[in-house]
Amino acid sequence: MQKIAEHKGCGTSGGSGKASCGTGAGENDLAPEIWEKVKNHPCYSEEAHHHYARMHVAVAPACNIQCNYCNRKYDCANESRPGVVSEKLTPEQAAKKVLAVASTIPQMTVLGVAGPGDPLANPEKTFKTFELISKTAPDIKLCLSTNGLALPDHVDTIARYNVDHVTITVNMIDPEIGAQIYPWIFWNHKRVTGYEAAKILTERQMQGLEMLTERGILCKINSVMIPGVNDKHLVEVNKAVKSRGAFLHNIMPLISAPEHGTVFGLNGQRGPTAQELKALQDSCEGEMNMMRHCRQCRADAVGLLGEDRSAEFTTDKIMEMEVKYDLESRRAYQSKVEEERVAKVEAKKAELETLAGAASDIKMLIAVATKGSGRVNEHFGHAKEFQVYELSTSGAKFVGHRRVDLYCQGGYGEEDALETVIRAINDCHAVFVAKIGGCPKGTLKEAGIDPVDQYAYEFIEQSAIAYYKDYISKVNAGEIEHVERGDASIRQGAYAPVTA
Ligand code: CLF
Ligand code: SF4
Repeated sequence: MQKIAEHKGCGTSGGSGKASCGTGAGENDLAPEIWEKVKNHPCYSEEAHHHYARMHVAVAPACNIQCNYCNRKYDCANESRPGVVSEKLTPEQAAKKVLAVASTIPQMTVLGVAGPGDPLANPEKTFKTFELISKTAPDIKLCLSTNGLALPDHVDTIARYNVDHVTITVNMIDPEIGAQIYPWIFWNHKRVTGYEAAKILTERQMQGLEMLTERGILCKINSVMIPGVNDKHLVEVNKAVKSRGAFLHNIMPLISAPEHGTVFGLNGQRGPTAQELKALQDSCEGEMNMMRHCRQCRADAVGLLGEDRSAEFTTDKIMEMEVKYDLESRRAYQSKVEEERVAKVEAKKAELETLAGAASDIKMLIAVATKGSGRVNEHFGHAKEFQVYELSTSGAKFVGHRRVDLYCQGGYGEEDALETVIRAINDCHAVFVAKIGGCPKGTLKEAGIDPVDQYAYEFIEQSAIAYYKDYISKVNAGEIEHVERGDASIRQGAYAPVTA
């Protein structure tokens, strides 16, 4: 296979020769041509996702398959989650929206088409959108996400429009398992069901993946982890996609509740717990880059991955907006972002050096309230999610995030929400925040989670390493006892407002 398939990537983490510093890989870890493609793509680089934003335009309503975790009232659950639906746009409206967002959010660097159905089941609309945007906003990277059924038919067009990043959702390579996930596909003008449908789908997905990587297009694989159905099998999927040159594997939790009206939701099929998800991601990390910062965003998402600014850019609002696309000011803003990014990396490196030689086999998780830039800069009560880092003598590693209900409800604390926050970060030893009130502080301590506000507005990883150093020195001195934490739950509902 060509370049990216051969790329064993990064010199940093060593080990198995995998292309694998996780998506946290930096400039020195990747071949220059790969770094150019991922450095400001918030999904392909964990590090970039603290600084750069993406947007989706919902131009693709139709779908050519049925997934048991999907309800067509909502967006494609392969790049989304049940519970929210998008305003559908024409390619012309989408192009205007991209310019409006790009001039308002200068760190928006990627446009993705991810639904609400399958982009390649709507090829005219999808490619017309790319064509319009590549003319008016040439600095924006183009990205698409597909179930893969129609992919082999469109690879040349994808390459022609310079779409450099393609996601394929691959939940199985064994049609027996596939038949439990996909009741039917629409293929050659007719509906095909069961084993036969899953067999066609997996063959088309693998063929499409090979064709893309042969052309040097970076491929990400999304897989939905469905306990008891494909959870163990995803290790095989991981190997199959790695051998075909995929750059990144994103294993996402099934989100399913009866109110979503999906087959799995109505059957009571559960999603994984936080520990189950992390264990699977960890076991696949020996094979290739794993994405752990996916937010399962909606088909009209706008902003940093952890935020949702789509309500600022409804069709009514963008049609009234004066749009001034100023490439120079976007570049100037992004060079400031790069300065901050370099400072963050340097601070982490310096702190890591002070950890050299520390002896401990303690691994622990911490939760962090942040609104971006890699800093501890969010109040506990305002956090809609917490980022989770694993601390060890190797440093601080991003391993996931947890969506929560807002604790602060306009001036008072919501006790029910506090309970859900604790359940969501129950596997963490500490929670880093910019600020926290006395009441939640006490409840967190009772639950065994240390509320830490001493690193307010500091860089996350640098602060986390300093905290870990202090923690293990206290354990080693016998001042505190290290106790393993329990499991945590992954929130099932949607947290974004419905817009249409
Ligand atoms: Fe969108 Fe997907 Fe491109 Fe990103 S999202 S089309 S690769 S620009 Fe990203 Fe959102 Fe996860 Fe997708 S966080 S759901 S992985
Ligand atoms: Fe739904 Fe997406 Fe599956 Fe189509 S590919 S059925 S839109 S989840």
